[in-house]
Formats: sequence, C-alpha cells, structure tokens
Amino acid sequence: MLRSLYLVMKRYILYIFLLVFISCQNESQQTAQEASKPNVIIIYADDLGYGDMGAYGGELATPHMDFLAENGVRFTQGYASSATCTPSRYALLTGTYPWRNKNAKILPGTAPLLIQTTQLTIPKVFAAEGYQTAIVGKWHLGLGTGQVDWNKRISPGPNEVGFQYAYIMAATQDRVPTVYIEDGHVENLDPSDPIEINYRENFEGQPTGKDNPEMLKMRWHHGHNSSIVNGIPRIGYMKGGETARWVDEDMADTFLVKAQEYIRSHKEDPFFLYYALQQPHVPRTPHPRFVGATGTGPRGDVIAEADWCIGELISTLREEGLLENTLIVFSSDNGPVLNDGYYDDAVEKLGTHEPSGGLRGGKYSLFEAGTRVPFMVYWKDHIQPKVSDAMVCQMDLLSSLASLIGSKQSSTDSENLLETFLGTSDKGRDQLVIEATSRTAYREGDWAMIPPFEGPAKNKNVNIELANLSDYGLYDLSSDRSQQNNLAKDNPEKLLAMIAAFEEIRGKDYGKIEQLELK
Ligand code: NG6
Ligand code: CA
Repeated sequence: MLRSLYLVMKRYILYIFLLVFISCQNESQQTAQEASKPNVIIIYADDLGYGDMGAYGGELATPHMDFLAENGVRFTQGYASSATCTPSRYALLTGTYPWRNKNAKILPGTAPLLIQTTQLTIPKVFAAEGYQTAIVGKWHLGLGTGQVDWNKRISPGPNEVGFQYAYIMAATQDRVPTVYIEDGHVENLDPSDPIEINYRENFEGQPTGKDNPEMLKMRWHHGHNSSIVNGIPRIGYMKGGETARWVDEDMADTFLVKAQEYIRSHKEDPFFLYYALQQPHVPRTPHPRFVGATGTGPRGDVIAEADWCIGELISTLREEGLLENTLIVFSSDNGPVLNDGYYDDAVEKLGTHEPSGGLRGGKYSLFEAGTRVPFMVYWKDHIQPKVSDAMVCQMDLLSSLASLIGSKQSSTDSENLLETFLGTSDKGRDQLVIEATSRTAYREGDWAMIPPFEGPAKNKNVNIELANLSDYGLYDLSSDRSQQNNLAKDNPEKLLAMIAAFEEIRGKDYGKIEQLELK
C-alpha cells in the first residue's frame, strides 16, 4: 500500500518536473523570439530643430522626448537626408537618396505617389518577416497616379507600398485636402457633398485667404492664401467634403488615439508603426489644453503638445506590457523654421530659445541646421544610455532595422548601422550627401563641403540662410560647428578631395537644378 502510494507520488513529482521544464523552455523560446522580433516604432516630427528638445540644449521643456534621449542612444550627428519633408520621408522609407528621384521635392496635395509600388520600403521589409505594419500621421509622398478622385478609394498610396494599415493626412497641415484618409478612403465623407481639389485655380464662389481676410482666425504672411478651412487659409483650393474636414486643434489627439488603438489591437504579434507627427509644422494649432503652455506662442505650445503625445504613447506601451519589447526611433524630417507663412508669433515670442541649437541655417538650408536633427533610439533594457557622435542618417534605418529583425534586405544607399543604433558601436557612416530644395552638399568626417549655387543667400520670408554660396564652402565642424569660417581657400587640397569624393557618389551634374518654387 505504502509502496504503491510512493510510486504514484514519484510519478506525479516527475510529471510536475516535466511540466515546469517544458514551460521554462517555452518561455525562453518566447523571450528569444520576442528579442528577435521586437515591435518597432518610428516617431517622426515635422520641422523640429536640432536645438528644439531639452536633451539637445533647448529651453523648451520636452520631458518625454528627453526620456527617450536620456535612456537611449542620442546622436549628436543624426541627419535627415534633406532640409524639407518629402525628400526626407522618401529617403527614410525607401533607404534611397532622394536626388535619385527627380520628383522628390515638396509635393502639392494632388501629386501622384512618389514611391514606386515595386520599390523596397521599410514596411515591406517588416511585412516580409511576418510583421504587421502601419502608418499614422503625415504622409506627403503623393497619392494616386495623376488625377485623384477623392470620393473613391485613393490608390496607390501607403497601403500599396507596404503599410497594411494607413491613417493619414495626404500632404501637410497647410495644404488641401484637409481630411483624414483611412486605408484610401476619406473619413466621414458625405457622398452628396463630394470633394474637389485644384492647385491652380479656385472654384467659383469659394472664399480665399487673399480675398476674404474677414473670415480668418490666422493671418497669412506669405503663400497660404487660397482656400479657407476652419478660418485658416491654406495652400491649394478645395470645395466640398464639409463633414470630412479635420479640426486642426484636434489633430494631435486624433493621430495619438489612432496610434494607441493600433498598438492595443495589434499587440499579440510583432508590429512596425510609423507615427508621423504634424508638429511643429505650420499652421501651429495647439489644442486649447496646450495654448499658453510654454509662453513662447503656438510654436512652443505645439512642441509641448507633441511631447505630451509621445509621453502618452510610451505610457500605452508600458500599460500593455510592451515597452521592453519595442524599439523606438525618434527624429525629425528637417530643421527648424519660425515664420513659415503665417503670423503666429513664432519669431516674436521666441525669447532666448534657439531651435537650431547653434547650427547655421534651418529648414530649406544646405547649412547644418537644415538636415542635422534630433535623433535617438530607445529600447528598454536592451540599449544602454549613451551619447553617440557617430554620423548616421535616417536613410540607414532600412538596412539596419532589416538586420535587427533577421532580414537580409537592404538598399544601396542605406548602410547597416544596427550596432551603432543599438549603441554597441561608435562607427557611423564615413560620408553623406545632404539635400536642400534640390541642391546637394557633402559631409565626410569632420568636414562639410557646399558647392556654389545660384539664388538668394537668404530666403527673406522665412529669414533663413539657404547656403547659396558664390564659391565652394568648406567647413571643419569639429572646431566650427556653426560654419562661420570658410576654409576652401586655405585648404585647397582638402577641398579638391571633398569635391572628388562628392562627385563619385552624386555624379557631376549636381549643378543643374530646377529652382523650386515654394508653394
Ligand atoms: C512651402 C510652404 C511652407 C511649407 C513647406 C513644406 C509656402 C510659401 N511655403 O512651400 O509653408 O508648407 O512648403 O514643408 O507656401 S515641409 O516640411 O512639408 O517640407
Ligand atoms: Ca517638415
């Protein structure tokens, strides 16, 4: 009797041991799987300058952006490919230099899709590895193939270049159409009030910023005097779609909620989310909760709002138990601008805050502040906090993130700098071609070389030095980060070497450019 009880007990204990062993095995397999297939989120600000974050020395309080910077790898030489939006986004998503595509310029809201549907993109890399992929926020890479009918499914667009879910604004907050588009369909569209868009001429009887100043709650300074939506004059003409028009002050909340919903409803399997914020691009329309938050006017207030959104997104990841398993990249599409076409006190209320962080130029410029932007990578418990001086570009994310998730895909211009992004290496790229309104310049080591270009030295409307130099510019950024001393004449050998290396990548016809009309 005792013996049979003993045997039963023995078998039972063995059985429990076996169960514990199997479940440990499963767990370690699962953790290994989680580490090899982490979620990835790219948070991309619009026009946030190198010096706009606290962690980069700015005077604005950005605690949530700073949290990512201070607990991750913060790059001091992180670059967008370009000093404007469309080309930077093109380079980010395709891992390809934007100047290889002659149409990669600031696009109107009616432009066709800039990325070929056959082209490799970051979301395609992720999808091929079994990831779920989504974009929430600003697109500005064109839609359709020419004539878009905004009242039918709009295609091709983000869904056709790798994003399984897309909740976007088509272009910019200051351009029509001022509606949200979900998987190709304009949200809340009433079929009896169809949308019509035209970038050349107005629709009969429709008010404009130019002719109807009495209807405006925000005044235009340059450009931005076509159709009026919510009292804000825009670029381009729009008719109809009344029920579908966005409320500018709610845009940050709208995108945030969509991003949070996506995370919550896709947390069971790995996902890639591109969360493209609209701030601090014009028109700057903080939600009333943030009006006056910073004392620096709407530009500072929308940066505070963007920072809050990032904090909320991080909280969502934490609540869902996903923070340890989600790598977050944060950066901006181009450098800062104060007056970008509206009277919004950005200049008047700036105080001593320096959006460019002491770099020369800004948005639209070939000087450093055009393309050098905040750039950090955060991954709880996987990345040791550090500041890295390695030169990296957003274009490198395609090959690097591919490598992170075990994909062999890459593109010629995108360098695999995964170890640098994870902080285990200090090796960045050796060289980089940067772009600003179709002009290109060259970065290598500590040096920046800017070829001569025709055009005004300064864009007077936005008050930014564009770096249209009458002769070559050569700057040693290690001793002259604000590019005050042109060493081209003192150091002709270095200059020649830089020009040769630049032409090797860029070709010799970089001088032939169509000047971009800003609209
Ligand atoms: C310019 C607009 C500017 C902004 C920019 C695009 C005028 C005069 N200026 O043409 O306000 O919309 O395009 O910015 O219209 S970006 O960050 O999307 O590249
Ligand atoms: Ca931008």
